[in-house]
Amino acid sequence: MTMTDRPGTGRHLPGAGSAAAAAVDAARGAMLHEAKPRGRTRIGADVVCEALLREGSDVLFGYPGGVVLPLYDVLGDYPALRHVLVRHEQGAAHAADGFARASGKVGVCLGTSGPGATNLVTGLATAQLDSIPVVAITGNVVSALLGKDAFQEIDITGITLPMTKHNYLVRDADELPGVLAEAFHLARSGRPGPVHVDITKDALQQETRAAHPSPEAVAAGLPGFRPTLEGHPRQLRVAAKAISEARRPVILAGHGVLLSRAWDELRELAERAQIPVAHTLLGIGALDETHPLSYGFMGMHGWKHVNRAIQSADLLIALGMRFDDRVTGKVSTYATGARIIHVDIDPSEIGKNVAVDVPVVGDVGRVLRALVPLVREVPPAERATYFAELAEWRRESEGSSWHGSGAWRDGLLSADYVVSRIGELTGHDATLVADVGQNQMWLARYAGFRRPDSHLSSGGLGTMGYGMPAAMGAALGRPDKSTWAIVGDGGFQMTMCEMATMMQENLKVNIAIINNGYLGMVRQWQEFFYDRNYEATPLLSPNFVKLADAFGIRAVAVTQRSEVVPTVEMTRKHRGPVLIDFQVEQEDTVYPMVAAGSALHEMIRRPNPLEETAADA
Ligand SMILES: Cc1ncc(C[n+]2csc(CCOP(=O)(O)OP(=O)(O)O)c2C)c(N)n1
Repeated sequence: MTMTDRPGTGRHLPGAGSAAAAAVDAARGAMLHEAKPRGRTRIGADVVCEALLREGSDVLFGYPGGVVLPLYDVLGDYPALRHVLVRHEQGAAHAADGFARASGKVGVCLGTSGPGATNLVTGLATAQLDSIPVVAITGNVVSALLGKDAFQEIDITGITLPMTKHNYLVRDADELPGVLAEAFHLARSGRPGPVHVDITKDALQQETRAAHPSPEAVAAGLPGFRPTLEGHPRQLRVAAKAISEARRPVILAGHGVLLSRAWDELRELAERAQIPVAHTLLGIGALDETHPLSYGFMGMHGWKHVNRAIQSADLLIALGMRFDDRVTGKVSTYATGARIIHVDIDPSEIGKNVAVDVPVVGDVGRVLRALVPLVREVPPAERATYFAELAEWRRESEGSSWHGSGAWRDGLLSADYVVSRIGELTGHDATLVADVGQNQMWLARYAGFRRPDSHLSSGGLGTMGYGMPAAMGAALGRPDKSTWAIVGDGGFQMTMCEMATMMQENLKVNIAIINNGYLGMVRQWQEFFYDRNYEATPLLSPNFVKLADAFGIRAVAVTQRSEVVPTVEMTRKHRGPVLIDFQVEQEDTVYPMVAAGSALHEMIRRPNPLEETAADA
């Protein structure tokens, strides 16, 4: 069966669940399970497909073009490989990233030369800053034309060099098995990250008999890449002593805990030594937020009580986090009374931003497995005074609810209300994918996360437009969980074209637009720091319901608080994707906030009208 034979493709998108959609599914099923009936020799393009399957990355997010056609031409011979045709290559890179974060596997994206490759770049930079294992494959012009400014030729390896863990330009198909095996190995080993493999068209077309190397041969072939995995025994003893002696310790759980799949070890350390756990944005989910020792989200938009605990700690145990500026505020005022134990697999992170007393280089999971038995078991009673104080701070900062801000209790439709209801109604078990801005911070603060890999967010690069495509990847990476993209009206419009992908690929991604009519987070900065000069932040948007309808996506606008619960319930039950346009309070602000460059304890808090009245009187 050829592409042109396929019913329902190349025209209008059918509604999910419709007869036409079923026909598309049937056609795709046929594509997946029928190998092309033609005998031919093995070429470089085959090696790419074989490598993906060997590495367990059976989903490929891509977009075709002239130089990668040899690869597309053989794809049908590999029915176990699923190709997802995105609508923009940026979407392919973010989808591969979302797939990786949700599944724990390596995500793969593919683009053609020139603009196809440059469109991948933002997604690779996003993966690089958040240490996500992605392999990006691009085609390039035939090797004889390299350097001649041929049509759609660009020095893409020059471009991706600073935003990938490693990259390659391959001109000989015989090198492909070794390069691809290395690429996957590098992407997932040590500190994970994106690896880019650029392949000339002639290499994709070239016949080859080169064999795939064994994992041992790959590792042996990279003598310069030997990440330290086990913590140094002496450092572990020093760390254990410091933990055993601490009176006000706080664990800082970062993304490394999730990347190392060390959530059980984290919980064991916390429980054994009775230590509260604060998490970074990307550390969300490392410990169930309902666990008695989970203390909450730290940093610029973290909880006041968490930042307060950090500032008054006598020991910080930093696990797989990198003390970036959003977490520390003004470094000279950061946790001045605390000693710092820093565990990280990347030695270059240790001592980079803050002075560290006990450095431990290693994989968080392995380090903790060796460290926990050395740590003194602390009876909860020993921490009674400390915990009472923490509990009091928490009560004061959170209000009466575990996850609620209290800002919505006056009956308005506010974003924190929306995300907290989505969290609850999905049983805190869905994969919730943020975009960037206020929506991202509201999601981090109020949804309530209970399982690892259920919260996806572009932390380091803060890439608007991440949410929609990353959610597609997450839906394929964890098909057993429901998936929501929680996006602002601005970020949604950057990658909303992927609604077409969702329909063509029959992906059930629910889209919650937190529509405040502004580029909200930038408006917030203008409100605080630029005298409310709202230049270029009011946002005129299309009618999102009509727009979704054009894609065949069921859509509803929600303007009242009372409509939130029934609409989320309907969305959960509907077979296909649903878009909800939550028309929330326009000038709501994410409180509290640490202004950039301020001390962590100097948080801007929500003005209290009662206090203002008292002061006026
Ligand atoms: C690609 C990109 N461009 C610009 C920015 C700067 N930026 C950060 S947040 C933000 C506003 C986001 O607005 P919206 O998507 O409506 O979300 P909201 O903050 O209102 O929730 C902007 C422009 C960015 N992070 N990424």
